[in-house]
Amino acid sequence: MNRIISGIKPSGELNIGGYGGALHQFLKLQDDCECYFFVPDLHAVTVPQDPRLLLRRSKEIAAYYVAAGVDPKKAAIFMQSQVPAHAELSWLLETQAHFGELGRMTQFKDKSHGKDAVSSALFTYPVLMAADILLYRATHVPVGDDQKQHLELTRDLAERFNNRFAPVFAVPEPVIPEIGSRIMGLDDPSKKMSKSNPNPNGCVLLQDDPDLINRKFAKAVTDSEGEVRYDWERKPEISNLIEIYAVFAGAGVPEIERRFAGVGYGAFKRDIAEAVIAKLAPIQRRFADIVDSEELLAVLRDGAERAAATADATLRKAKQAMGLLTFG
Ligand code: AQP
Repeated sequence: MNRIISGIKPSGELNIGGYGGALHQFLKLQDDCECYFFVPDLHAVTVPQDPRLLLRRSKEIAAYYVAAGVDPKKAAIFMQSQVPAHAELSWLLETQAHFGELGRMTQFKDKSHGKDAVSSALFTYPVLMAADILLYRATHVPVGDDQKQHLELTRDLAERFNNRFAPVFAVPEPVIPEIGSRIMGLDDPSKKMSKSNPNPNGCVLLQDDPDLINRKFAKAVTDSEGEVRYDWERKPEISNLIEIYAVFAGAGVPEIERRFAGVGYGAFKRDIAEAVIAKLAPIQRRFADIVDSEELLAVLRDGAERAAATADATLRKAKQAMGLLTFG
């Protein structure tokens, strides 16, 4: 059985980009794979966070997992900081990571650009991500388009470690969904819809009400051709809208192109908003029930125990392979 690990950073309010690139994929995977879905709170603190807000957002992300339909009986849902093996393996892997390869990571370049005080944790972040994955001996990792480079580093580190010490780690494959792996800003299709840098008009949040969702899609930028056609090169605005509709209405691209042939952009946008609203309504209701509940804490406690059982076993093997003392 394939093993999957993935998570959504609690660095802001969840938007439909994270839904398409991550949550939507989780739901498809949980029935056929052994899944670990975590909240990477240790990743969030690589840039400054308000402690109270961080805790709130971490619980919100976990609540969205459950509200969207991740079944805690099937998948382990947990906070990264509750499983100490993540930080420990990250240190061990840092001994194998090269300064130069970390410096080439485009996300580090983007996030550190123009800033004076950049934490060293932001620089080593991809190594922690490698530890997250390798601890579970994950065979597959669902990631958005933007995380491909980090996954490549994970694969390199796993191979380097296995060759140098012992075959402890599985070398994971990326699962990059055809649809939903890049959902861009509604105001600018060259910029990813992002949590920590949201433009209020360009970003639809999972908690937005129907009226706001309608207004945001009504304002979404388009081109002047009036043709609903999927072509990221020539029609990025419309391709982005098609991608969102495909995720939320569960339709394929050719079908969408057929359905909206000869229909104006106005009607297309109204239908997208409707599909998003319909999908989010039950999620928002369940989210409100669970976010402050004991039930959520119980899910996280149980998930952390299950995750630690797997993670600790791998960590022990890695330590033994490196010549570090372990008992048992
Ligand atoms: N706009 C997006 N389109 C498609 N996939 C996306 N993902 C995030 N945004 C989009 C994918 O969701 C997974 C979890 O991402 P993350 O939240 O842990 O990290 P991120 O990619 O850095 O997301 P943000 O929103 O841009 O956060 P900040 O602003 O804090 O860096 C990943 O697989 C990601 O690809």
